[in-house]
Amino acid sequence: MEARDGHSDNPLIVIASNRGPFRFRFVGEKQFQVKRGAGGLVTALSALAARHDVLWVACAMSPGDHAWALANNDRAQSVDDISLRLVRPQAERYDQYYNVISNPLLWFLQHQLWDIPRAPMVTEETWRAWREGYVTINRQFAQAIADAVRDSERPVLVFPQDYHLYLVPHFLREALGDQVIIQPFLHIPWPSPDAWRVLPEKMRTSLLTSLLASDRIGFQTRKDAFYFVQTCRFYLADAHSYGHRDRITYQGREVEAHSYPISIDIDRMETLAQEPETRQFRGQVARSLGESKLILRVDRIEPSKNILRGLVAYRTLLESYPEHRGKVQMLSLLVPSRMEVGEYRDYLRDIMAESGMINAQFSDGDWEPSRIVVGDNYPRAIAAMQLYDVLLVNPITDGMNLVAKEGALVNEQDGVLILSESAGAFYELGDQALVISPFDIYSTVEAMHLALTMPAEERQQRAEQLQSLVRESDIRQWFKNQVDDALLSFNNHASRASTPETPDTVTSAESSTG
Ligand code: GDG
Repeated sequence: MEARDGHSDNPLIVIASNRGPFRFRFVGEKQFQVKRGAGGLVTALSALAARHDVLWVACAMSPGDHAWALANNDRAQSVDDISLRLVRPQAERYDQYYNVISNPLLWFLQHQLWDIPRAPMVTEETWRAWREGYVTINRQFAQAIADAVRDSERPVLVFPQDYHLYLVPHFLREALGDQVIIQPFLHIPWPSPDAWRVLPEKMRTSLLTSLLASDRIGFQTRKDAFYFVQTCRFYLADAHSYGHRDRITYQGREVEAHSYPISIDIDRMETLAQEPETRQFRGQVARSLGESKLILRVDRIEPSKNILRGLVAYRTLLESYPEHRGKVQMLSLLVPSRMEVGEYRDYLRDIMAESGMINAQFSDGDWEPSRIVVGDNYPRAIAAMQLYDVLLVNPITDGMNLVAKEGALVNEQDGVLILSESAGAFYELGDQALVISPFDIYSTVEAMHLALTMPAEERQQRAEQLQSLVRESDIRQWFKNQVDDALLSFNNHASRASTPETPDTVTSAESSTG
């Protein structure tokens, strides 16, 4: 395939992410059992891997992963058409990078989860974790990528994923200069400039300037991209946007902030929905529901998902609208997440207590108003999504929220979506959902009541619209759009490199406007 300007259009695509697409288990004699991850990104890439070379760089996590990386002499090895390279951070470094910086600090900051008089406390331990863990592992990732692509003669497009790898662009640029196109994608929200004040200046500047070593940065929504541009302008003296909402000029480089709303793997969801295991769970859920209507939520056990307020709203619904008693069940399918962290365990305890209170207050012996099921069971989640009358998606804030899209696709009951205005999905699905503020219990109760009493015709209309909105884009298209744009950048660079430079370029240092 030839590109517009004659450069080879068959790029080497590099994905860097904390979690890799495969899990390895050592079974002896240099043999490993391979388990494929369930994430949408794996599917999107597998589709591309048929046409392009794909290198995926990720962290070895389990002992099996470490053994696999060692057995391959820390070199990339092909698994299912994807060339995989696992970096092997020391356990203590990984703990600092993941359990001190990435999740308690960056995830909390970007989801605004602080109890601000008490947290965060940026201590000497935090600083050490930053230097020894976060910086070190980001450098390790960049080195692994640089080693693998240094001599490539084809376009190299690197896509670092998410907040674990904010420093990869900086280290990669340091190692390879403009030889590669760097285009991170951030799955989580980018909050307004003020939120970033919580991070010490040095950390904040390192993150922002590293991201600005990219060619383009992908966000879930235009709002996230806009806030990123504003954050750079606010905190970096030399960053200017020259009236653009979606790009920043910094140290001679123009970096675009672009939204690529993530979607789901439509074919896979439809296949999974019909599989015998899913149908079996569907039967189980339907039987335990009996005649009751179903209000469903499916989430990781994660404070940003706002599970507690969802239950409080449900309790208030049963208090305020007694006509629903005995006729509805709220089923919360909760996937364990970060259970080693105290805040997460406390959050689950509060959820269980609230659900227990609801049942104690309203159950009549036969009817169980609230049911919490904790576990990792994707087929069961899909089965329940087929059956809901109401799907509650009320996160405090969320990059996108895939459950909202999956539910809209597979539901068979003309179910109503109650959707937080702070989920990325709101921008695509908001018009056909009942939109709530995640903090507003009163409006959530009203939305639940409205959803449960909505005329069949309106339910059907909304459900059909939601489904066709979701069908408009697929995870493969989401990734292909990013690759196409990155390739365009590569070709622009290449043609610029072969054109003599014009003398009238305005450098950011000469300009006084931002
Ligand atoms: C981050 C961002 C963004 C459900 N039950 C099980 C299970 N699931 C699936 C869901 C869905 C996925 O897990 C969760 O995705 P979400 O988008 O809802 O949320 P996060 O995990 O927080 O994802 C988010 C996303 O990245 C993509 O960019 O949308 O905003 O926070 O597909 O159906 N998966 C497994 N077992 C279950 O029991 N394995």
